[in-house]
Amino acid sequence: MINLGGAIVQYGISSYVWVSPFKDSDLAVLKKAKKFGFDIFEAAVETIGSFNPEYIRNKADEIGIKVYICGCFGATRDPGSENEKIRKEAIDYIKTCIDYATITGSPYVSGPMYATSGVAYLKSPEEKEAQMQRIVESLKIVGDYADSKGVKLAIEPLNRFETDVVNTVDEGLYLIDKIGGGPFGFLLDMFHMNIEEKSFSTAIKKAGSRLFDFHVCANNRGTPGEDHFDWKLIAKSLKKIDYKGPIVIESFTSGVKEIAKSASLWHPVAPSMDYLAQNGLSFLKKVMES
Ligand code: LER
Ligand code: MN
Repeated sequence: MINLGGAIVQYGISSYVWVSPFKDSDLAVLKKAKKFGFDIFEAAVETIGSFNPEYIRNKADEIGIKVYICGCFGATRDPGSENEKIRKEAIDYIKTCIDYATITGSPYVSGPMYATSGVAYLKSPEEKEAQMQRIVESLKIVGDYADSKGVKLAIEPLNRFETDVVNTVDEGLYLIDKIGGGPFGFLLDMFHMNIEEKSFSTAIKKAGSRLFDFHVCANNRGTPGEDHFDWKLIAKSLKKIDYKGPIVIESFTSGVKEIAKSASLWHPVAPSMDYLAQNGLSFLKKVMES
């Protein structure tokens, strides 16, 4: 944990870096995250029931690490689907993630909760509008639920190959405005921003106080720092908005299941995932503190 110009920044690592899906039997990765110096373990909820949030919270408390919750949006978790059963499944799933967050003490549930990840195709303006209405209706329901539990919802814009719904902060703001604000804000991910945003600093500034979670990696999803990003500018942009949320390293093993197509990681992007985690964290600490 470091002091970033008055704001406390905590470092996190996503469960996707090592395992898929994250399970009760994966305590070794919680311990490893702590040993490597992370403050937060961001657990992706790929399969409901693969881990018990009470059990994980207790073990994490013993280990001395926090557990935050990230949603994972496979084929049957689509709040804008024309199919009512699928919409209900998405709503129930997000509510379960909110319950998990209250149990583990996560301030948010983050992720691309507006649509199934990995689905992008051409739609007519009428289709888009109808889909948006269904998304807004579903997200209002989960927004009310999240509000009643004191949990924030961090919407993650994804790049154009992973969704045709929210690619940019501007589109996210449009959606949040349609929902009526509430507990909604952003998870911004450098991988997606690098493809979709004209400027990292402008995107971060536009998210402003609604930025709750920040995913980092190299431009190829590899080790932060082994890339062509202007990290000093990114650090400066986060300082400028007085960002207080976590900086979470996210990459994926090639064994990622629920969102394999979305992640599209078909070859290793670092010598090992431990290398990516350790070298990434030491780089981040240097650049954020400089
Ligand atoms: C999830 O956080 C993410 O960034 C996506 O690219 C994976 O579908
Ligand atoms: Mn991400």
